[in-house]
Amino acid sequence: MMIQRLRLFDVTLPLVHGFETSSHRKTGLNHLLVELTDADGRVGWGEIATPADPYYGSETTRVAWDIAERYLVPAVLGAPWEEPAELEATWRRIRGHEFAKAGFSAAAWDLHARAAGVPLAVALGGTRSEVVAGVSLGIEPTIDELLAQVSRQVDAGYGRVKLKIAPGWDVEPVRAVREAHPGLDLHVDANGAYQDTDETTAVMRALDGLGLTMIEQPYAPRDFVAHARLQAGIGTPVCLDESVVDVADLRTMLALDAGRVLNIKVSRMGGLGSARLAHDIARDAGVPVWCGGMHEFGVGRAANVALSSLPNFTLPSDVSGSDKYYARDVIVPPVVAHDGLVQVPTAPGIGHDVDVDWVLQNAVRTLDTAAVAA
Ligand code: OSB
Ligand code: MG
Repeated sequence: MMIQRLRLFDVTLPLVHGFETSSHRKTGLNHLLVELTDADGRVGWGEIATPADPYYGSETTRVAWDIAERYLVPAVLGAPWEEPAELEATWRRIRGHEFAKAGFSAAAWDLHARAAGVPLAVALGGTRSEVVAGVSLGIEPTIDELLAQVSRQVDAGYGRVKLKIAPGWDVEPVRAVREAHPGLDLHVDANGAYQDTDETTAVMRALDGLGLTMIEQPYAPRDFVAHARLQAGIGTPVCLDESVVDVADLRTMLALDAGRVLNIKVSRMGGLGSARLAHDIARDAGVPVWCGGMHEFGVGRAANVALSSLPNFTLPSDVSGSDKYYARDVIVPPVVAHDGLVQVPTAPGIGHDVDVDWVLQNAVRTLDTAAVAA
């Protein structure tokens, strides 16, 4: 197989409901979509789901475009490959830029699965026909507004809710949600906003008493030692997200017991190949995983659904239905959750068609190697 043509689309869609984390608030998402076309005219789609701003990780949409245009496009065009791992190997010498690589990786996997006539989930080795979906809820202006959001999602059928926390917005709102929903599978995510101080220890101890499934990324990404110290002192599993961008980080997490649950994101891990490898290593170490999200459009979320069908994804994933995020998604049909479950598609590849008209209507910038060559 060989990539003959490549298109990149710089697309912005408004969110149905604004989302605030410990670092910032956003009302829309600006991601890049990658379309690979092989010599037989078959296509594969992937999404570069980097946040526009460097607050989650160091990548940004503009930098991802630059990396894609200057390094990834030349790496993949004309390179012979059979397995996606061979195409992923063409950009191995590029350091960092996991989100940019992940979009190309996912497109290669989609194309590979479509060419083989199998669903992406099957190509990856997935075993589930449906995956348990959770919702991630942002910081709200008041506890009452948070409670309304939680009730809305519980009423929509979701059985697992994750709450964003930050210093000053933690024990009180989380306790209020716990009191309103005693049996709910509830967890919190700080996106690294806490410092390892006595004051934080008191907050973590209080959260430890609220029956949470996990406490996600309380400390800065590189601070494995602080996470290990916390994990030694509380019963609630610590979950790492931003800390783990490759399997070396995962090995550090396991060696230090810096967390007992892993959030695997296709984007953060640099693609489906490394996400699957992290899944395998965690499985062998007895660490359960779940699939995190980056408010992906449907292209990226469909890949997340496929990944979540692997056996060690035993905890609910952040793969809510399209309607939680976007009034009109870029795929048809959209991702749908019923009673908190998303069916794993049985059609080839990601199992959804891309609504190219909608992509073009919302694209502010497009790169087409066929146009460049003409
Ligand atoms: O930390 O998991 C996170 C969204 C953007 C950046 C970071 C995170 C998130 C989410 C939303 O929690 C997950 C989703 O529903 O896609
Ligand atoms: Mg997180």
